Amino acid sequence: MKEVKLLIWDLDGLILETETLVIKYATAVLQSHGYDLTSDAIACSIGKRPLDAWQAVVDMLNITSITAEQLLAESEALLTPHWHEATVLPGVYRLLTHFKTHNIPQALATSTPRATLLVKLSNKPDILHMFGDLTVCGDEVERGKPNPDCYLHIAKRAGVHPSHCLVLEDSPSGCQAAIDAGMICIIVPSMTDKSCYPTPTTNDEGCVAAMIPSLLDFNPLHFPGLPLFQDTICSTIPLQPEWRIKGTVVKGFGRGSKQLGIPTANLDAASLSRALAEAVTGIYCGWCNIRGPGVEEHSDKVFKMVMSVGFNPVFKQKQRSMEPWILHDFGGRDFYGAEIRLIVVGYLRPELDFEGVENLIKQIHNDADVAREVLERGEYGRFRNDPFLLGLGGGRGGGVGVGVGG
Ligand code: ADP
Ligand code: RBF
Ligand code: MG
Repeated sequence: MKEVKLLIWDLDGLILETETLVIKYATAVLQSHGYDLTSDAIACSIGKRPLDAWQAVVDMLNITSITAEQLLAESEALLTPHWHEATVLPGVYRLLTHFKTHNIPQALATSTPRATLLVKLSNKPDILHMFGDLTVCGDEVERGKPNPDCYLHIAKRAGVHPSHCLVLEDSPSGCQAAIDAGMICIIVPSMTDKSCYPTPTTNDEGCVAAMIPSLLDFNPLHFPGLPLFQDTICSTIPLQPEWRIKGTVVKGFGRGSKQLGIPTANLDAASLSRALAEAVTGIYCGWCNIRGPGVEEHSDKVFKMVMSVGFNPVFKQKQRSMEPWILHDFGGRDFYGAEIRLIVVGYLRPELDFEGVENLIKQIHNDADVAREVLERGEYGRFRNDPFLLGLGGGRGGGVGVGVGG
């Protein structure tokens, strides 16, 4: 594979979590005209320039009563006051600062028009700063994604041949643009349905397109010219900042103990939705305290835990769950209703689908071994004594404070 000389970032859905905002307001606009925003319509529009995206929706839904231009005007009016609310996705700052520190040139190639870009990043000037003058917007090229224009434009400006460019993209149309530009494309899907993306492939020269679950899973090791991360602790990634979560233990799907021999204390829906707003699905480790009915004698103790966040693909759950396995033997007791406090400090791996539960069980035990070991190390260990865990303050407002991981 060729040496990577330029990293090119997409913006929406890759750096910024704008998808939730866009879907919310696009849904409202369409509903006011009697239409529903379908997942097909989302898949064919994300990543494109705003007007192209609305035109794709109009075509997909056979909308005749209103034009794409009008829909765009209505949605922009709703979105503009909210753009700054978009959060930075997990792993973004870690990657940006890592490559900045090692003087790897980084560029931004977005479908967003220049004026909107400035609004979106108005309260996050540190991001724009990373790219210097290597930014190109949707209104500065002839054709938008899925055409390769913006990627070719920025490579030319940087004086780097496309084959030495590595693109980070989340949308089907953006991935197509990068591949057609002759670049290596790392797909970090923002769509749950992966069938709408170009198929990951390799050619004689190496990888053309590869898919990773989140930016936390990007490993420079696979790309000549990119420096390795130095922040990992035994291949786990410290979350910066750590997540502090307080919740209640509720009934889950009743599978953990019975089917796997691994009980997991599922968190209640309200804590879960607050904590999951920014969390990447995956397997994490950290520290835990529980108090309440059934576990009164443990209220002043801190346990190690290893936690699954996500859809448990082996069981094809429709909803996300957050389930720590507390690494302590409670003698088969249940403690539903107990209060649980977590400080989540490290990311271990993405959640995976396994052939058969035996392999899942083996992997979870391996995760537990990793957690037991790494929690003694580096930065992780000091959180064991954090006052938040014992309810002595030190948390953020006694509720949930979830930072953006990595
Ligand atoms: P559910 O699907 O309802 O979560 P599980 O089979 O996963 O059921 O069992 C989880 C319950 O077992 C927890 O809610 C808790 O009350 C209890 N439990 C006992 N030991 C542990 C442990 N070490 N870690 C987590 N939960 C445990
Ligand atoms: N479920 C999966 O489908 N894939 C996984 O990779 C996975 N990893 C897990 C790792 C840990 C440490 C724990 C505690 C659970 C994991 N699970 C995974 C979740 C498991 O399916 C779930 O706890 C049970 O189904 C009970 O709800
Ligand atoms: Mg459980």
